[in-house]
Amino acid sequence: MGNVENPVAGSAAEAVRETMDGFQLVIDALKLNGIDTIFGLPGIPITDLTRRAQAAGIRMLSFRHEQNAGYAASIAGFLTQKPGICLTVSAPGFLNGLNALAHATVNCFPMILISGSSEREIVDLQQGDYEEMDQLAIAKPVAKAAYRVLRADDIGVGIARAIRAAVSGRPGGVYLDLPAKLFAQSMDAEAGRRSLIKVVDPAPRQIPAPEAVTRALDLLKSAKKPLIILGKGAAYAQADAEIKQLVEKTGIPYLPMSMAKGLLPDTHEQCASAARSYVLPEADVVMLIGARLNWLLSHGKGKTWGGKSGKDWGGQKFIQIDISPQEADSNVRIDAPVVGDIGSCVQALLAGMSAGWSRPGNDWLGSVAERKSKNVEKMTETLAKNPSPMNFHSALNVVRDIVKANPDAVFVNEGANALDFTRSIVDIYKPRKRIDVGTWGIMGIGMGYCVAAAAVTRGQVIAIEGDSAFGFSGMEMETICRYNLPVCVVVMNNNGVYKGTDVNPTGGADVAPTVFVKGARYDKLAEAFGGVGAHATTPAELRKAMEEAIRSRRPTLINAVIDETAGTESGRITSLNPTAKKK
Ligand code: ADP
Ligand code: TPW
Ligand code: MG
Repeated sequence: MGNVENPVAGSAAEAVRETMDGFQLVIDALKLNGIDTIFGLPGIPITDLTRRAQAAGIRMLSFRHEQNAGYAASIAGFLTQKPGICLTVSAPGFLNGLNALAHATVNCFPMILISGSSEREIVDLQQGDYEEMDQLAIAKPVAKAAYRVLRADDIGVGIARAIRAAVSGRPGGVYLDLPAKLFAQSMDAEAGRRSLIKVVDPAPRQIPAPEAVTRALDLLKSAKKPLIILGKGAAYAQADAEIKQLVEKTGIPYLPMSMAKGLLPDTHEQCASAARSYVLPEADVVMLIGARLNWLLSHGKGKTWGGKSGKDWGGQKFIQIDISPQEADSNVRIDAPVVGDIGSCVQALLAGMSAGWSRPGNDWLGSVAERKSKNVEKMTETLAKNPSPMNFHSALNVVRDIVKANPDAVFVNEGANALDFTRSIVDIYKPRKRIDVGTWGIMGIGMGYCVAAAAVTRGQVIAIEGDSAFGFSGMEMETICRYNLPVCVVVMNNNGVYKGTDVNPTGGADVAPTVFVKGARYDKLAEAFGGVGAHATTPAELRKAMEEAIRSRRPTLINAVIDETAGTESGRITSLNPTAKKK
């Protein structure tokens, strides 16, 4: 704590004056607000901040690239409802972290990117300072809020505002700019302590209006073929028991969006995932809980929803539960918006449902069940096959068993085919146990998410990675080994992006743009850092390696060799791909 300075001349009564510098104020402000972990990368001007944070008992996790630290912070925010903190150096470090800040905002995850910056007076006159950049201006368009602190006695306010902005209302990414000079400023320690703010009720409950709840219930009652869609906002809200109760009390079939899988176990009898393409066009009233009608839900219209063509409305009426009052009507008309936090909204709906609530008719439930069992049967057949070489299905059949046996493990997933097949094949059993590419379908979240999930839960993490996807953050395998985290990474190695079979049409020496080194041994990367590497060419080898990784809790990278012809272009979103359409 603070350093001791010489007595101020003339004030004999005050023998020694204890002071506090900017570094200390930042650390104390974070600790005061329950921040126990920082994801970052040291360098001028924040090296001492990383050292002193560690000395002060904050877990300081250092990464090899700021983007991965940023993704880690963003998902720590999702998992804990506390803002994940990413700490970077100025200009280039800041820009590396910026991608994750934008990602946090787009995905509604609470995160604070704290970056050191250069001298204001030089930056603003563009006189060419070390790593000169007007970072605040650049962060603003992608952040939910952005602040700069210039005076040590404002650090408390700056951090309090950043925390509130990140977690209140619709969560998002917040940028906090801390110029180098701030850290060196010192102030009287007592005044410094008094300047800090412990944020009271950072994410206040937002109770829905009673008439909005009644409107929603009336619409739901009128439905013949109702459907509930759970999104990652519902997973974030940590209202797991209430959501389960609502789903079960209504008896309505539900679809979990990718990161809402496990909110109720995917094996739940009301889960309609295996009948998705049937329930979306057939449903008449759809209740969205923490899910946006963005591209992932075909904007609520078009053929997916039973519309005649691309932009046609399918005729569904929508109830939308969301904390953002601006979300409704973003794509199609929302007949019953319910604005509030999901916990409060679901409680209000439950309270408003009379004891004699009637479940949907057997026509609807029966036909959903029928589709479901047909599709499940088909999938079971496919999964039982054991082709050589191993394909996505035979490998994922193993992963499915391993996850079933380890339902508490956090499951990380990215890639194209490696994502789409995994999402539909691997069941998730508990809330917030599946984290993936999110709203942007971004590649690169993998190893950052693994580090954060292991740090937050202190438990096992399993990652299924496309070989391309893995490459975006692969160097963090060193980070995983350095901190000895119980992470088992499986690289689904099909020699490239989507497939490994493209050829260069010119016959030239360069391989096609989607193709990587054939037969690469990703497992060696783990070995380079003292972790465990395994090479799996059959489902049996994959099973053995995964079981051993989980038993030993050692950092493990399994190179799962997948038939390079097995994937499809862009996985399941081929339709968004202009060249694929031409073909
Ligand atoms: P998905 O991709 O799973 O469909 P989205 O990210 O599109 O989910 O939607 C999440 C929605 O959840 C956002 O519109 C966000 O405003 C909302 N949300 C996040 N947290 C809460 C909360 N605590 N209460 C209510 N709504 C929330
Ligand atoms: C930041 C575009 C979408 S999916 C993908 C890329 C490059 C990789 C697919 O190959 P992978 O999976 O991972 O080997 P598989 O099983 O199909 O072979 N840059 C960013 N984000 C995205 N989404 C892309 C590029 C993309
Ligand atoms: Mg691949």
